[in-house]
Formats: sequence, C-alpha cells, structure tokens
Amino acid sequence: MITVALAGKPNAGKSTLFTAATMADADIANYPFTTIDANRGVTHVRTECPCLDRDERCGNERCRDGKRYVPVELLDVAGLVPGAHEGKGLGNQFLDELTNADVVVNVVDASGATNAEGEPVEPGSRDPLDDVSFIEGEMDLWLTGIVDRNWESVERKSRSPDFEIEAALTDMLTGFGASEGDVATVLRGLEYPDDPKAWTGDDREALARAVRRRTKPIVVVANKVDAAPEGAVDRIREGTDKPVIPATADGERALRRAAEAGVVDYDPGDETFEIVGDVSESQRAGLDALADAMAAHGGTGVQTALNAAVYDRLDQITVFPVQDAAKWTDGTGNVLPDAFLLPAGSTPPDLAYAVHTDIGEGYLHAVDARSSRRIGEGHEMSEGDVIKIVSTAGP
Ligand SMILES: Nc1nc2c(ncn2[C@@H]2O[C@H](COP(=O)(O)OP(=O)(O)OP(=O)(O)O)[C@@H](O)[C@H]2O)c(=O)[nH]1
Ligand SMILES: [Mg+2]
Repeated sequence: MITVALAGKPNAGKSTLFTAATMADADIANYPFTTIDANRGVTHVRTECPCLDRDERCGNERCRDGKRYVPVELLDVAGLVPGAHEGKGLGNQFLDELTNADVVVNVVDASGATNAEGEPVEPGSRDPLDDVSFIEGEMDLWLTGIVDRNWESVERKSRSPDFEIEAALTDMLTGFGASEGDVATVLRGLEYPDDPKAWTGDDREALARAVRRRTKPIVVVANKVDAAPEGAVDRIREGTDKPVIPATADGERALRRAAEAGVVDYDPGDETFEIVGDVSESQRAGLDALADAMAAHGGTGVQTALNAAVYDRLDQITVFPVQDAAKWTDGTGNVLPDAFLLPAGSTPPDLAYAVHTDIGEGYLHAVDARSSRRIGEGHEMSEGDVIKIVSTAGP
C-alpha cells in the first residue's frame, strides 16, 4: 500500500489531520510534542467510480454514489524542529520514520500562531513560509547524515575490480526507497569524482538532496486557514515550487464526526455539506463559519491534499480489475470489487502482478471491459480503466 507521511513542526495540526482522515484516535493538543510515538492508520484517496458510467451504482462499501475511496496508509509522526537532524527536539528517530514514506505532506500552520518549536505566539507573527523550507532542509540534512555514515562501505566496495558506483549507492539507499533507476537518474544530474574516496562532504550532500527530492516528493498543506490572515496562502504559494493546499484539518474532523452522528450530509472531499440533523445555535454558527471557509477554498482541503500527494506527486492511476468483462464483477457477483493504485504508464501485466504474483506469471492477455476489446501487453492503462486479466492462474 502507498504510504503518505505527515511531516511538520510541532503543533501544526498533523494529528488533527490524521484523526480526520482515518477516524482513528490520536492525541491532539495546543502544545508541542503531543505526538511521541508515530500513529499509523488507513485513509483513502477519492476518485470517480467507473459505475457512474452504468445504470446502477456498484454498491461497493468504498463507493458512495459514485465517489470511490481507495485505501492508502497514513503516518503521523512527531513534530520536527530546526536541528532535528542533529537530535534536537524529539531527535531524528522521527525522521527515520519517514524512510517508509512514498510521499510527504508537510503540514504548516498558515495562521502563523506558533513558532518554529510549535509554541503558541501572537497569531500572524510567524511566517509560515519558514516552516515550508526548514522541514525540507531537515529531511535533506538527515539523509546527508545517513550517506556520510555509510560512505566508508562505498569506499570499501570501490576496491573491488567490478565496482559500480550505481550499484553501491543503490545498496546504500534502497532502504530509503530509492531504486536503481532513481539512483541512476540522480547521478546523471550530478557532477562527481569517479573515486568515492575523492567525494567531498558537499558532493555527498548534493547526492542526498537529489535523492530525497526524487524519492520523497512533497505537498504543502497550509493548515488552519480558518484562522489565517488574509493572503497567507498566496504568500506560501509564491515562496515555494511545491503544490500548496489550503486546509482546515479541524474543520474536516468536525465534519466527519458530524456526518457519523447523522447531523450533516458530507462525504470526504465534498466541497460543501448540508445540515440534516438537529444542531444547537453554537453548533450552527460553527458549521456556518466552516461552510464559508470551505466555499473560499473548495472544501476543507484534507482530501484535496491526499489526492494531490498520490495522484499528482506520485503520478498514480486507479485501475479496477474484474473477472467478468460484461458485468464488471468478480467470481461471486460483486460489482467493481477492487481498485488498485498503480504508477501512470502501467500495463495490464503490471496490474496482473499487483493482483497476485501467480496471476502475473500466468498472464495470457487482457480485455478492456469498457470496450470489450482485447488490449496488448504494452498498452498503457488510464485512470478509471476496468480490466479483465486472463491468466493460466486465473479462476
Ligand atoms: N484553527 C485551527 N486549529 C487547528 C486546526 N488543525 C489543528 N488545530 C489545532 O492545532 C493544535 C495542534 O494540533 P495537533 O493535531 O495536536 O498538532 P500536531 O502537529 O500533531 O502537534 P505535535 O504532535 O505536537 O507535533 C490543536 O490545538 C488543534 O486543535 C485547524 O484547521 N484550524
Ligand atoms: Mg501530533
């Protein structure tokens, strides 16, 4: 499963976003370092269900009226402070947690009401743009430290006659999520000495930064927009080349709770909601204020951020494997039973392997269930494709 990690300074709202997105419990409080042990949970990205193109909705438990939710893992780690890579704050154990992440959501406090350590300050007095850059810097320096500490092993390997720097660096960085292809691409963009012993600290830092950028893409969440001064989001947007999603994690959490209680009609990612139950005066006032914030930003931003991380930054598509190409069902009649996230450009054999290794190994051919046409094994699938795989290992 794809892992999205929430990073950010303490008190930015990571656990609030985590709770909203997973509906799991996590400690939330207005002081730094509320979270000590990482929280792990399942959240979803949202896409259109292919059943929208049919007469009836599919009825899958992850489909609500054609809004299809596809599971991804969400990781909520402790807050990072400047110097975290050297052990400041709660140390770099939390940076280590990011090793498992495919993509990072950097949660910043757009209200500017907390300093770099996450302590409450006069609202608007902290520039949120500083939070965007220091988190990235800490991640880069942390990986630089790992490369430095392991460099001796690369030097040792270089004495062997069949030494290849790509292979040696891949060995070192594979735990960090870098493939041989990633390392090769990164090396092509760098100038460096052939002999590892001649590498300087700057050479290693340049390598670490490039690998980090390639293997841990970032989406910035400008959180607490409900309390942010006018123009705060634009200012962040102008100062970074990352996608910036305005959000109110607190608002999303309130809405999901209210939806669960039957008070509002709201599905995660909707741009608006409707009050359908009894609410007190103060609840109504709170919900009205939230509705205004959502109207200004196209929703609470939480689902938008998760989708941006997975579909845009990781460039994934959703593909729906079926056994019956006419009915779009599995062997027991469930319509559109599964949804798989795969990198854009994936082919039917890639899908077959994702379903099961045996299905992949026995791959014969595939059928596009929308057109009922056979598709070649080199065919690049698209978002929302419904595909029947025919395999010797198939049912
Ligand atoms: N106004 C506003 N406050 C928010 C929002 N999201 C979170 N908060 C508040 O921000 C404070 C910190 O929230 P947490 O979720 O505990 O922050 P965290 O980033 O997990 O903090 P650490 O675990 O200490 O790193 C709490 O008081 C939340 O209620 C939001 O969208 N708007
Ligand atoms: Mg927390």
